[in-house]
Amino acid sequence: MEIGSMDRYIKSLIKEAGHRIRNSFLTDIVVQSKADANDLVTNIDKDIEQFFISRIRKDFPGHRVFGEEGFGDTIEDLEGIVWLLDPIDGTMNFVHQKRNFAISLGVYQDGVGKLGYIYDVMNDDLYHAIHQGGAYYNDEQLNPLPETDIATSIIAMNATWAGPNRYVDHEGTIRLIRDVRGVRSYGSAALELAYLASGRVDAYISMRLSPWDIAGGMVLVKEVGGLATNFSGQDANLLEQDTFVAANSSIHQKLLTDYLRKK
Ligand code: 2AM
Ligand code: CA
Ligand code: CA
Ligand code: CA
Repeated sequence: MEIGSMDRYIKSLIKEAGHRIRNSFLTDIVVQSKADANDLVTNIDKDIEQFFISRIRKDFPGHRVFGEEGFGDTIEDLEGIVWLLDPIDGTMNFVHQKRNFAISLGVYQDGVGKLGYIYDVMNDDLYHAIHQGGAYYNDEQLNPLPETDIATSIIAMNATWAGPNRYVDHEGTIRLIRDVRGVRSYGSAALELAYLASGRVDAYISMRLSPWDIAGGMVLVKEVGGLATNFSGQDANLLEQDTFVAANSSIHQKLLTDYLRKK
């Protein structure tokens, strides 16, 4: 399928999934914990992932799907076409706030991000990008990211990571919090990347993200000239959980060397 028709197909699939998620608030939602008590998953996360996978398998039988809830394929490389899907990014917000969560989807061909989508379900806001074809907010083209310096930047980051943790020297993150203009925590990596791509924040930092959290957002961020790596400066990891920092190109290196890299 050519890229334009694939884009139209995916947009309609995502809108249909969003409709299902909004309707789920009329039903009983079953909440369970995964890795720890605050790592939540619901029957809706699972239903929506299965909804996507059954459609993709029917209409794109040669493609593989890497989804958070494990109904897709086991992925150890990015050869061919791979869909990286998070059916609900921000499950804690979905459960507690009934807003501020997103569907996140990236389509990669031989490791190159071709299409990226982040759908803010309750606001009906779609962010999407086509490799070398621009990034868009509700079909309005987004501008290249502005240059900032640390002192005039707003960064998105979970408050959890300001305390001692095993991923980073937290004195660095505390210094960063003091040096920037402001810090925001939205609780959905995908939405935070969409906000970066649309210039509402200047960086997004997390100590622990999985491929499906970042795959869609990375296509968007790259399309507006932003950079995304792990804390060692390597390309963001699309096969395993890793540290993650995405930012406009004027502060990305400074975030790594002055604040995030373990001394
Ligand atoms: P999720 O809601 O799909 O699990 C929360 O700050 C952000 O980090 C969300 O995007 C959340 O995705 C993601 N995340 C990744 N790993 C997580 C974990 N083990 N526990 C909670 N949130 C996690
Ligand atoms: Ca999860
Ligand atoms: Ca997620
Ligand atoms: Ca999820």
